[in-house]
Amino acid sequence: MENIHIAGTGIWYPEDVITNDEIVGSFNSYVDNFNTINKSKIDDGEILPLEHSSAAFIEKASGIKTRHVIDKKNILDIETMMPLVEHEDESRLSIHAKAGIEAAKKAMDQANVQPNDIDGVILGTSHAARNYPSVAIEIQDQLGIDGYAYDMLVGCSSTTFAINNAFSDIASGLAETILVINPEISTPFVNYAKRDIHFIFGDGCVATIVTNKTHAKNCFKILDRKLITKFSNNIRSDWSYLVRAASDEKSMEDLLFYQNGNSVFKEVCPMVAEFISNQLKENDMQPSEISKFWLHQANARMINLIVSKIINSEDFDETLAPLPIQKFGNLASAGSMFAFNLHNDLNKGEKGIICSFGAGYSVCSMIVEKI
Ligand code: CO8
Repeated sequence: MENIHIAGTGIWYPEDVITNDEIVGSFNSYVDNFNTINKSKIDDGEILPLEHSSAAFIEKASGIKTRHVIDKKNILDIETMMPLVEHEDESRLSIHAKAGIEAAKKAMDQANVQPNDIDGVILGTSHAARNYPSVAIEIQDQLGIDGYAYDMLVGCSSTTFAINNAFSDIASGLAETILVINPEISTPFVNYAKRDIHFIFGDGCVATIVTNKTHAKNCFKILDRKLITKFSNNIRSDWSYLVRAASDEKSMEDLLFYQNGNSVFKEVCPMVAEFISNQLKENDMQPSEISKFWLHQANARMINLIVSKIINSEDFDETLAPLPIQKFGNLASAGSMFAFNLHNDLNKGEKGIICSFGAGYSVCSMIVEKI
């Protein structure tokens, strides 16, 4: 088996920050407004009043303290309750390409590679910015990279599934170095009027250089990859090109991201813990040999529960399982590699696990070793 490495990563995130108190203040104003406007219907029992959100609930249930977003003002404004963006248009770079290029340049610097060292660009994300042309090809063009580029969608596992594709292309001899890019501009798709969802997501992008060369300072060899998908409707969005032709009525809100968060929590935690434990057994490794768990940043309690099941102890902290979710919120597929980018100060020979999990369900776990 060829030696294939993660040789560099780079992240981008917007400057605007929303605290829990700010997101709750906006949501509660919306609720008060709604309940006042609909007072007679509520009094007549036709509809239920909306309930307030709470910063204490958000931090306890998810671990999230702040999130970085592309447009704080309009997200918090109860007249808009979403970021405002421009239509995708051939006259300018797409929002995903801008984020991707920023992150890619940092990853290329860290990996010490030039555009002409790169053979392909794979872009994985939870939401396509447009149907075509691929954003990956737009970025390839902007960065002056030859070879091939394409986009792929696997919900919150898009980053690790894309790194897996890069690995396979390199192992098969198709390429030597691949740039993987994962923009997650999630806030345009968040229903900020829904109490169980309004606090979860932030915007960000991560890029990763996967290569069979080792001229970077901070290289991690990919020792093993394991992937699984299992169909579930618990995280779903029906937004698609079919919407225009659909003969039945659905509101825009009905087509946005929605989830049964509690079921996701209950089903995915044991699934991921067992998956990683089996991967370690298959590789004749003990959980104690893992110095870092860079897990998908959906929920701090989920991360802690999964790691405690794997290592059979609750006696660990963020040095073992980093929690950038506290600052960035859920970054969809970019979360696990954000954690890797920010906390990868391992010594030579130390091992870690990068694992994504999310919509699909989809899980991809990789064991890596600092070389
Ligand atoms: N404030 C106060 N109380 C609240 C709030 C709130 N904001 N929200 C809910 N509550 C109440 C509920 O009403 C409930 O009350 P009761 O007990 O009286 O019924 C109580 O709090 C507990 O509610 P839950 O059981 O729902 O709360 P949980 O403890 O389960 O926490 C979470 C909710 C945080 C959502 C948690 O379930 C979670 O994190 N689940 C995992 C979610 C997950 O991993 N999702 C993956 C999504 S990402 C992905 O796959 C990629 C694609 C998505 C990109 C999308 C971009 C838009």
